[in-house]
Amino acid sequence: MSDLNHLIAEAQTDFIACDALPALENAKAKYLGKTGLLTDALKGLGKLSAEERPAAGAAINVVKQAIEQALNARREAILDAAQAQQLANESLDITLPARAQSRGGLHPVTLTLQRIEQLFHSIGFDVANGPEIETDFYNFTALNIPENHPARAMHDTFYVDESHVLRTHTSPVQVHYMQNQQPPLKIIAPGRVYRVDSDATHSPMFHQVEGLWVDEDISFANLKGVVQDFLQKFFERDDLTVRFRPSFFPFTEPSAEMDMSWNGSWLEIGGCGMVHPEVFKHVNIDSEQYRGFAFGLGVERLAMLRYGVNDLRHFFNNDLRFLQQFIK
Ligand code: 2NL
Repeated sequence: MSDLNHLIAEAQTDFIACDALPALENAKAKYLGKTGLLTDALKGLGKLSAEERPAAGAAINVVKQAIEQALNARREAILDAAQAQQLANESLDITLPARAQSRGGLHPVTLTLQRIEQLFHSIGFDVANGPEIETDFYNFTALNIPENHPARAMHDTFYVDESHVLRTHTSPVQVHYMQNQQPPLKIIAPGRVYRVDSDATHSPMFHQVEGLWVDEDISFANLKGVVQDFLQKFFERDDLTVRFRPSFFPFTEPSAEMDMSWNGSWLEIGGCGMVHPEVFKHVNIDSEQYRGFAFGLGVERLAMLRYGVNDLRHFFNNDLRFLQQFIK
């Protein structure tokens, strides 16, 4: 029996040496398995006399229980250690600062459009909008752009199908408006326009704002006043002046190109003119009773000058280092 008692200490030593469950199961087999030391001892009981057997059996059982207890204790310790390790691995440091929430902002072209709309609204212009896909009639014919005009050619216009185009200017918005409203009319039409053109200074999509004022006694002088007043407010420069150079557009007569004074020189800023009688005819406005002025300005151009942006392509690259400069 003393042979068996020393097995308790031996088993404990073996078990303590195990730090994972598979190793512990191996160590268990050495004592409690089918061919384990204690199992052998139990088998040996058969060789004892009937008198010796009960005491020997009881003694083996005491040892067996002690070893099982040691085994269970070690198993618990291994599982506890594994759990403690897992908890340590998964622990969160809730004192770390939260991920920064960055604030979004509006695109500089959107900011410019908003500024343009607000300024024109303050001098009595309504803001009109319309579709970016237009029929040939609204984009060209109603504007007195003849069938064979170069602006209709494939290299300038994106055709959607035979009779539909991506609008090349926002004039069709004004054509719809003149068809549906009676003069006096005083509107701007801001929005996206499309032309087959892409290089350092041209984007296939850009923004335009056109203005239209139709009434019984509208003159070129009114046009000059409105444009100059707008540009002075837009650029916050009271000394800014506008100059007109004779030009040609099919939809205005007379027509002019507009320059504004800018740091001692003249910068071309858009085109304008008095609405052509042919345009009024297409929308059933009596050109004997009414006249109107119209103008067109490039929005990206205004934005570049206002913000000091030197390359048009910055507006379309969506580089956050550029865009974040406009977050207020
Ligand atoms: C430019 C030139 C211009 C117009 C646009 C217009 C619209 C109607 C009737 C007559 Cl419905 N004219 N718009 C007139 C003259 C010039 O734009 O250089 N834009 C950036």
